Amino acid sequence: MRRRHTMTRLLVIAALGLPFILPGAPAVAAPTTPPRQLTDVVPAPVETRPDTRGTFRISPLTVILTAPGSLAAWQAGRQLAETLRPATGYPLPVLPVRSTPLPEIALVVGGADARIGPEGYQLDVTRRGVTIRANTAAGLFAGTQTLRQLLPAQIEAPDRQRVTWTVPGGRIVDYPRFAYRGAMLDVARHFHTVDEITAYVDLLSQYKINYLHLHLTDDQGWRIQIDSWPRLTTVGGGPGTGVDGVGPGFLTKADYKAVVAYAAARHITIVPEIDMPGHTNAAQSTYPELNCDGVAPAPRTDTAVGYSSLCINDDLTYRFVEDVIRELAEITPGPFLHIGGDEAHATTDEDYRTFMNRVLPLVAKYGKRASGWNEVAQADPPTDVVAQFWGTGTTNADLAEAAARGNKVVMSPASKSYLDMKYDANTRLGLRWAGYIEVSDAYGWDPATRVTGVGEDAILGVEAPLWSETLRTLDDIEYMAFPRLPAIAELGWSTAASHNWESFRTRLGEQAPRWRLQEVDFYPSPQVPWL
Ligand code: TNX
Repeated sequence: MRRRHTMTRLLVIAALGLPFILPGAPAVAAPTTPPRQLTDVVPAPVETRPDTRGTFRISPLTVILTAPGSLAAWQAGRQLAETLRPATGYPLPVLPVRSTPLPEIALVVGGADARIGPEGYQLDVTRRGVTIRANTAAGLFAGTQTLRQLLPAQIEAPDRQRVTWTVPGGRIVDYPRFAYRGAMLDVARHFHTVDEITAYVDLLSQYKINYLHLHLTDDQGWRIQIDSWPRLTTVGGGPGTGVDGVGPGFLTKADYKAVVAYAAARHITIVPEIDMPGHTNAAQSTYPELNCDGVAPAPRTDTAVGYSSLCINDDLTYRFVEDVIRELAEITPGPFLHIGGDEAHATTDEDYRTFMNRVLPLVAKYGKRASGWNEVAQADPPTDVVAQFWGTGTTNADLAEAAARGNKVVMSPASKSYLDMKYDANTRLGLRWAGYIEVSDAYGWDPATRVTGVGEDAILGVEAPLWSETLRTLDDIEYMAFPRLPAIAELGWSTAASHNWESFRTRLGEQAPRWRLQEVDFYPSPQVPWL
């Protein structure tokens, strides 16, 4: 877990231009990392062309040059400066015009390799400087994340003057395989605060994840303010909620907007999920009228699934659902709204279809594209609905049919990409119903060949869900997500042809010094040669 106040203090110091040691700071030896190569990046870049004559060295004179008049470049440049100033102690001014021929890190919109598309970038390193070219702000941001990994691991340096800030020479041309590279965080089973969510966002953005799906509601808690049904959060998110009654809390609309904005600044789009028609006990125990018999069930703090169902043939249910969707859509700038739909074992198949046929149009009515867990494919949804595969097997007839009709699929097979599964029998946290998932398991599959009849063309992307039945703190989140999250991120970004366990485990091991400095509580898997 990171101590943010430290970063803030260092930013202030960097802004004041004080180049050296903090008074009283302990003299810690600089972590020695071997010289990096252009290929030492996670996710693996599409194309790297090293040029050993081109090594660049960031110095106290280096400037960050952004294309004049480009807001995208200026934003990416400022973010890069804010990351590198405390690490280097150099002033690194962000300048919109080149004045004198100073060594520079230039951020340029346009003029790159034609393949890079909306999210890719081209990074050139010569002796005179670094140039990152992209078509969008997202592409420039992705390029700066690569640049960070090419630099020494260092976020704050008591003795940073001993670090040589070299960048290996050559060219990277890089762009994603899939448009959707997601992570999911369950804030219903145990609530996680804005600070915890944004800390996770920081980590996700370093690995080019571009969607964060928030599982906002479940049987054990309701975690998003809905003004027209206020007790959802005051009661359903109040004291005593969450697994074992120890995960209370909720996001106010202001909190949610803050998360959305924080993520957007890192080119991550929030996908909010309201799980229904099952996984709804928190709502139904708060509002008796949401039950067919008008009787509120007791709140639940256990981890059972599949027992709750909204009342399918009652119009009030759809007034409730519409209110929730409308209010959530209003505060969600991203395109997707996830309506859950998993494990509705207390809803008959016919009722499930009835429910989805009434609810999916409501999502569209408020301008959003619906996504749902793979069960949604059973309801023959319109083709713009995205189905999220979470099975442990390799066949799913409904999903294959939906894919054949044109529905897109997000791949998050539980036995590969579920970050809440234990690594092995000794893992203190997590569940094991989908099996143990070591790093090689999380990395060792191809999204485009996992499920019969769901090929590359049907796949929107991948996601790594993190359910929080057993997780309470940011440290817990980090321990389960690292190092498997970067494995899923690489499957989402890098080409199928580049897939290589030996290469991945080496590059992953090189991330460890960064995680230690960032105080990420990662699982030191024995499969990985940690630096
Ligand atoms: C299954 S996966 C669930 C969740 C649990 C998760 C625990 C899915 C769509 N539903 O309700 O939290 O397993 O791993």
